[in-house]
Amino acid sequence: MNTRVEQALNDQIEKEASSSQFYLAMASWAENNGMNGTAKFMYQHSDEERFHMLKLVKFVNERGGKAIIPAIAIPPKEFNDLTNVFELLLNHEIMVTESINNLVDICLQEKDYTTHNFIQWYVSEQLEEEALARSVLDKIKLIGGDKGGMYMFDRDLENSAIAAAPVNGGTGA
Ligand code: OFO
Repeated sequence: MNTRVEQALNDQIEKEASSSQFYLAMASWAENNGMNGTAKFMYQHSDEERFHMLKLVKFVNERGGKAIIPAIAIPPKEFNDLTNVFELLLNHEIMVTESINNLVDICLQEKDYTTHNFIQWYVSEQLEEEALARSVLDKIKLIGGDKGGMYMFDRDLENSAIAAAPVNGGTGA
C-alpha cells in the first residue's frame, strides 16, 4: 500500500476513535444530567464512530498495510448545556469532513483509485452527519430556554435513536 495513503488512513483511524470517545463523554454527561434521550442518541453515535474506525482498520490490513491502534486524548468531562454539546459536535464533524477531504486529495495525488473509491462512503457519511448536527442545533436554538420544549426535544432524540438502531443491536462491523 502507498505509504502516504497508509499514513493518512492511520490518521483517520485516530480521528474516528477520538470521535467515538468524544461522543461517549457526551453520552455520559447527558445521562448524568437527566437527558436520557440525548444520552441514547450519543451512545449510538459513539458506536457508529467505532464502526467507522473498524472499517478503516480492516481496509488498511486487507490491502497489505498496517493499521495502527492509537492512544486517544481524554475527552471533556463537563459541558455547559445542550447547545454547547451540539455546537462541539458540529465543529468536530466539520473537522472530520476536512480530514476526509484531505484523504480524498491524497488518494488522487497518489493515484490510489481503490482507496479513493472506498473513501467515498465516508464522504457521504460526513454529509449526513453534518446535516444532522445542524438540524439538531437549529431545533435547540428554536426552543431557547423553554423546559417543556427541552423535554420534548430529549424524547424526540430518544425516538430517533430507536428508529436508527440496527435490528440486531450490533454496530454492523
Ligand atoms: Fe465518522 O463520522 Fe463522525 O466523525
